[in-house]
Amino acid sequence: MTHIPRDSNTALKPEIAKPKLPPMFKVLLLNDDYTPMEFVVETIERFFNKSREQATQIMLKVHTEGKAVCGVYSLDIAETKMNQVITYARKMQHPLQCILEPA
Ligand code: TYC
Repeated sequence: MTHIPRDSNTALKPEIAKPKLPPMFKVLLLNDDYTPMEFVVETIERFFNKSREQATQIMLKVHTEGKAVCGVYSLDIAETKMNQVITYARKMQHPLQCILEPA
């Protein structure tokens, strides 16, 4: 009978439990020269559940700085928000652009 030595380094070590948080994504609007400010404010209110005051601040940040964060979500929700914004803007014939960035 052949003896197979045990190698303690190849034994499975119990994993230290790490709480797994989902990767998060920022949803940003980009500035352009054509989309009306009022439309951008209404879009932020509608899809990102912001007050008129919050939406106006975000719109002005996009207008002056080129982009701003509207919200941070898990990937599937962030993608849904981005697609809702782009679909709505195109339907209304505005070139508004919406992108995701890792948070
Ligand atoms: N720059 C646009 C204008 O002057 C307004 C605007 C703001 C457009 C934010 C897009 O994401 C945007 N009418």
